[in-house]
Amino acid sequence: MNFFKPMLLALLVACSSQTTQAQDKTRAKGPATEQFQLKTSAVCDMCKARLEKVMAYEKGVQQAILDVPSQVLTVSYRPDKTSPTALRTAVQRTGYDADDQPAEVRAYDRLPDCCKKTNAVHSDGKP
Ligand SMILES: [Cu+2]
Repeated sequence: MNFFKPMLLALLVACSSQTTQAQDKTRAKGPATEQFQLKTSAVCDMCKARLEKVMAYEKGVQQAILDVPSQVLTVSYRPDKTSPTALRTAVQRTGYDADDQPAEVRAYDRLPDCCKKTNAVHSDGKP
């Protein structure tokens, strides 16, 4: 009798781990994810790396991609965990404008010179 107990346990463990995996998949693909775009004042690849990293650590964010030429940040997020307002604030706290809202001054001051929106090098070719 005792011989079967470990086998039964192993079977149970195998079954439950499969169920968990299935749940994870539906959660990742679920309709709960929303996407929104915001215009930032990012100017280069360093800005891109910085913003994408910050957004990745932001609660409720599943994916964040910044397109440097258009300065548009596309964020996939869970609306039950965060909101466009909170995400905009996170961008401002990193030192970048978020749509029509200006960057937080202290964070902006900490940015390297090449990442500042007043940088002449980067304002070249902009409208
Ligand atoms: Cu930069």
